[in-house]
Amino acid sequence: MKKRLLMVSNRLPVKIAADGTATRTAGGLASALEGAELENEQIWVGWPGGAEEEFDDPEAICKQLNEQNTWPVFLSQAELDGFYEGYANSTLWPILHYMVERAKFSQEWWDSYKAVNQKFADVILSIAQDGDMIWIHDYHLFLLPELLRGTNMNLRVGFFLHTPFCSSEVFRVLPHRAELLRGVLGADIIGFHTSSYLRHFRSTLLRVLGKESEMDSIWYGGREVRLLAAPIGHNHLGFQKCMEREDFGEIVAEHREELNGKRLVLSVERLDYTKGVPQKLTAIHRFLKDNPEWCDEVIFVLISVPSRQGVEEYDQLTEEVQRAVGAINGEFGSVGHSPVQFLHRGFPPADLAALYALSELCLVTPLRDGMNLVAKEFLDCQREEIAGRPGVLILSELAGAAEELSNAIQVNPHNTEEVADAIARALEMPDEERKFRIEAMQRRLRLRHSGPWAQSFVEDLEKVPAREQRVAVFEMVPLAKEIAERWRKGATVGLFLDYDGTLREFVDKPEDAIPDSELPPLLKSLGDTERLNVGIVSGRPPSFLEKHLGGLGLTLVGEHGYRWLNEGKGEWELFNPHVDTEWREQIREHLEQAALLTPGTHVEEKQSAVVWHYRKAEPEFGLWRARGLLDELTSMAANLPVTVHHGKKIVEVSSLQVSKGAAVDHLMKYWHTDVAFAAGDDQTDETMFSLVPDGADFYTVKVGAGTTRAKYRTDTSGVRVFLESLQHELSL
Ligand code: GDG
Repeated sequence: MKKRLLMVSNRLPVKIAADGTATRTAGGLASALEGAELENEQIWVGWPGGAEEEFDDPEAICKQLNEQNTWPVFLSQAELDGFYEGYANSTLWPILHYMVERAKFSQEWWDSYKAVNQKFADVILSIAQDGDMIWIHDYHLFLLPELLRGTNMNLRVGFFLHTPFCSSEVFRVLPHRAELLRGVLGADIIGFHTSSYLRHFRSTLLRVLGKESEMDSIWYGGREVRLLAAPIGHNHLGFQKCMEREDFGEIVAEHREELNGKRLVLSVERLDYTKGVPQKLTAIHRFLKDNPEWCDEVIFVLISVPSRQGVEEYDQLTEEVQRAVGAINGEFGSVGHSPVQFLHRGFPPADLAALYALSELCLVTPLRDGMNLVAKEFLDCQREEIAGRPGVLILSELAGAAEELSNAIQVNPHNTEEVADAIARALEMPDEERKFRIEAMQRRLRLRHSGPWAQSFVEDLEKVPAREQRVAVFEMVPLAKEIAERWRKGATVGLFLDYDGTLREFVDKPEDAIPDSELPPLLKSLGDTERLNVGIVSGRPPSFLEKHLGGLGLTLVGEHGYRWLNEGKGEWELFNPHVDTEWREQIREHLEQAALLTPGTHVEEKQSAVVWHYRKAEPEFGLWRARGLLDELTSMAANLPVTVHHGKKIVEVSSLQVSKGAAVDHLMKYWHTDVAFAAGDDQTDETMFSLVPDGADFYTVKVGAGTTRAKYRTDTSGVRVFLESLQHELSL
């Protein structure tokens, strides 16, 4: 059976009549799904509009909606003020659109945002069933994916952001940026309109959370989160239906008559400050001033759907636009003709289609826009037989749509002169060029309309492996049971555990990475078990290991397998007393030089290795320098008995005669091990994973992302789950 699909957006596609009757409407997302030809049962979850207090009988509305597979999340007036008007629209919206100076911050709004996200989670979890797919939409619900992860249910969670994702430099302005990122990383798939937004998101993860990612995925919390750039399409089928209506010809004729033979330049947008309407009017003013011969020929129609009326900032914007329109008409109008018509209301879809079809030019000039569907709708509705000639799109390069619609005339909406010139150029553009430009774009957007967009997102979500397969942590329990079973039957067991990034999460300062209070007793209890030997195999120096993990009955291996402390004997010994370290001086000097040139980096000297640390450097600069160093060191090391490796935020040059693998090989034999288990997170641990022990079974576990020779993969919490389960099993 097909999995159920729960669509979750702040606003439900419903209308509630004055008498409380609730009806489903085909909003943007709902119609996208209609075109997606999905067989999945669909359920909607979201806010039905209005404040909860306004409804006489919310329960009755809820019941009615439930019958239509719709689950309302009612919001009180206080929640609408704090969550919706406050945090979502006055903090996140301006930040995501790069309008930092408009953003307002309030702890109360943030608290309300958290509470409403939890409210959404509660409603979803009250109806969710094992195997459901949950598709969450937009910036109102950044925290929801993580909140859904708390359950044991096997849910597949997708998140799509409809706004831009701004640069990390802007996003980090948000006081709660880390919580927002962690929230959204609870999803299995995170989608953006463009590859630029995806790039910004990845660099924000790196700079705010210190998390590295691949172009299409990130390893987080023991799971792989897929990242994708999937530009939304417009509702092609909806517009096609309008244009096939019997009365469509009449609608077109009516509007044609209104135009009175003038050439139509159309704009359609919600009246929002991101849409750049005042800037557009300044450019129109400039165009009319520079090209007086056009004043009586063209008519600029601005359809501005009212948005967030009653909010001061938006009311001011409306007044500003009305004043500018009045000023232009006063200056350039004539008896019987006003060059700019400002229509501050919504139009039925068929009228919109007719106006798109009749336009010679569409002026889409937002200051920032996630995608902008108007640009695509205009191109799709264009018919030469209606307008008489192919139309031209002028498109802001700061709209997401610009990445796809490269045949539009692209402009910087802040550059008045450029926009004014583009209007003149478009009006004068020969038909042949117009045709070439529009046809190329039409082909693409009619194929990639909202239906296929939704369909492919849902297909991706369907492919997310079931939880038990994807959460490697869950594999750790059966593994512990298997090893315990062997132990019970008399096998001698050896555990080889790396420390940083394996037993302990990475932290900014290595000296802060001390064991949490639960780890030492857990290791001690394992170390005290007969026929079970525990080795901590780390790159750390003896002093650190002894200070934090000494006295627990463990075998400590320091400096990547150079020395070891057999607690029984009480003294650190060398695995190989004849290691050649004459090369150190030359390498150290080279690395010291790199440290001088790269702020936030330093050199650490060990007995058998020299290490350059760049954990505190600017992440991208540090990485770039590390790659350069690797090249240099590899050629320097060609004739030296060393190996160069790029680890987590380090470049390390170490003696060829020393490795974790060699140390583990030694200890396995020393302990007469029958069953061995090794876990580690970086390149040096791979020398353990590639061992093929003689006569012992070997379980190898890679912690985190990256290519590996290990058989299993998990994260630090998975390692802990393994150790706890093993301890539990052994004590039975
Ligand atoms: C957000 C992102 C992203 C407008 N006037 C009328 C009317 N509309 C319809 C248009 C279009 C829609 O409204 C506006 O969509 P946009 O994409 O332009 O912008 P936002 O509302 O800001 O949407 C945006 C979008 O989400 C999708 O991901 O593209 O970047 O900000 O469909 O046709 N429809 C009717 N009458 C009108 O007068 N019927």
